Amino acid sequence: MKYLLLYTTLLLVTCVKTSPPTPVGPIPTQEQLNWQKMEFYGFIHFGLNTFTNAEWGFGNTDPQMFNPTTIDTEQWVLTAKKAGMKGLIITAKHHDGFCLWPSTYTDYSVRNSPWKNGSGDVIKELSEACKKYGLKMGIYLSPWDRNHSEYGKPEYISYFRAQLTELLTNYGPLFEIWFDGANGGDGYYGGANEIRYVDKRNYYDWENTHTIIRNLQPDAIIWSDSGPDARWAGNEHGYAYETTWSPLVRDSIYGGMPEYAKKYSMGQENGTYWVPAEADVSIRPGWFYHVSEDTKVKSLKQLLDIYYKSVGQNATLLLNLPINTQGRIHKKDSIQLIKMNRQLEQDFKNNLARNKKAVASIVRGKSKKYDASMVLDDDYSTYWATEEGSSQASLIIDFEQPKQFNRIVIQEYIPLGQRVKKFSIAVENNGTWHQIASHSTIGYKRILRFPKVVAERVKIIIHDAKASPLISTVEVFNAPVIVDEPIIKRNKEGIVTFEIPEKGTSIYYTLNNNEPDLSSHSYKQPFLVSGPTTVKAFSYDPDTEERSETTSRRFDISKHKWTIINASNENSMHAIDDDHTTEYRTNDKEIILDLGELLTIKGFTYTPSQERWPKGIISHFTLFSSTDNKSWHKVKAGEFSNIAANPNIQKVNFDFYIKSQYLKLKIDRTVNHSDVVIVAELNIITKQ
Ligand code: FUL
Repeated sequence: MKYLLLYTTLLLVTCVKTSPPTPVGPIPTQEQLNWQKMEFYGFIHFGLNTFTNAEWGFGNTDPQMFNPTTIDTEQWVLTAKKAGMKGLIITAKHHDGFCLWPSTYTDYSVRNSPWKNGSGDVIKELSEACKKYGLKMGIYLSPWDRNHSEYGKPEYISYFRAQLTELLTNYGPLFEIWFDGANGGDGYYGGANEIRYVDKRNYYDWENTHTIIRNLQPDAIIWSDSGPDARWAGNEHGYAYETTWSPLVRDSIYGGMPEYAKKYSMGQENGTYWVPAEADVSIRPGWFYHVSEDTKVKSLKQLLDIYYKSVGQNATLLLNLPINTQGRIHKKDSIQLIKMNRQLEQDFKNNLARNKKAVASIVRGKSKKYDASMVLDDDYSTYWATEEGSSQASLIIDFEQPKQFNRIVIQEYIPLGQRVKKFSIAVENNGTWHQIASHSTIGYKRILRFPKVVAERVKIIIHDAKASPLISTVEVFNAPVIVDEPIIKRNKEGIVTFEIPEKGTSIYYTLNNNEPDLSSHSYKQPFLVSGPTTVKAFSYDPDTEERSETTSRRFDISKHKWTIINASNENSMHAIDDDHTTEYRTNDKEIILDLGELLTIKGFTYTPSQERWPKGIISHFTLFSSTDNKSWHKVKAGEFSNIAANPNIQKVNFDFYIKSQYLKLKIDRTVNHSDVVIVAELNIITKQ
């Protein structure tokens, strides 16, 4: 009898065992899940461009130019590891067609370079270093090939696939294959020197290329604007968006489509395939190495912002490290990476929610398995679930005593789909609750940053979700506050001001190129900088004795005498006010600048619109000079390569000095052939 009772009870317990929640919408494959958990990995840009100081090669550079003196792929891998990266993706072939491995299908490779007398293989060296130190490797193979004579014809697709097969076969396991959306345009094309546009949707016959990858590297993630496995976040600043869905309407998209960034890159709530976002950015303005950017390595603050806006907004982070002409990552870049990693370790050092009590408003089947405490157990595979159909719920974590904090990490259990559409955070102190944050999506990981609060309890409130929310993790941290560097500004009259990041901080600066310290000028009031000068400055908090990193800005001659003489409206001043946040929009295809005096000039810069979805970007130009605004001489014609995806300041150096008072910028082509032209800033580089 006793046993019968026990048996019946056991049976009952088993019967009422709560069933797992049903998946919602598209869900990740195991490979996508493993990839997402990598969170942070690196990009390596290296090739002929490194030696020609270019971002995009035309395809006609002699392979003899490729000659790294002390290439050290172990240094790349060890640097990446110290930065906390889990993998490295290398530009095996960039748009210029030059191959970093001795492909049997072309002469345009390391085989015909002086490096190791043509017997070297960069991809092999990297794969060996990755294997030795336990880092994953991925491949960037540019679909666009400005060298290949058959680019644009069906024959090129066979060539492309043969190269891909070599890479997939000879270098061990690859975690990601990267297909850039930039393709088609002018190029060398085996000597044809012409423009070749391709039908990006159909030309590459991607489906059959993907099959090759699935067969040879079934674990690899295939990346492009349209996936199929992971997608571009839509900008080269390294951030995902406030609302970032991993589901994507993949079938409506093809790689390189012009409207992708604005229209699709955030993913869609009702997306039909799981295609999570990857945010890419370079540690410097350009992707390839340029000596002139040694002073432009991103600051700690910028790198942290990037991390929080990518990994912290449901994307992975792909951070680029350019390799220099020696074949190494520059010391300045390594230092910044180590600082970034150390700071992130500090930020997430002590989870204040660990071992605390969590209580939820609803628990699925009142089951222990789906209880609120599952968000605190350091195990991603366990999660708090609400009842099926309940898209609103809340969960309270009780610290039992006041705690100070400024970061909250929340993770959804994505193997059953991304669900949360809207959530907020409230904190309680002395019995009163108040809201401190309100956001939309969570996804795999959402990290909230907010000013420090002191509270005894914190509440996560889900206001809306596609289906019952499944929350895997909630962590709470008190990250050390770092002092932000000042922002250096100059107006058209040449007056320099510093924007002070926080009240109570002081600013110290130099104008003689020396590193500033506490004995340098202390900033009291705006001052004049009329000639070429580098301003270097840092902020200092006298209370904590903490200081920011040093920031610097290079100014050339001040623009107080400058005018645009063929201005089409009064906003023309915005092109020459030393402020790239203001813009001059025009339909003119020429901009004529009067510098007000005769100057010796060795180059110029153009800053395109810095808006989130910039328009009117100049891609091809011709520059003319004149001393009298009557007779003009052509100085240089060229292309601002990669400006569509990376709308940074563009620097053009002349091959000789010119003496000129007037400059005429002729706009030969704009991105997407837009009629409007936008100039955020024009500048000159004078002889010093
Ligand atoms: C872009 C390319 O055109 C750039 O040169 C760079 O490789 C970047 C990662 O992708 O679209």
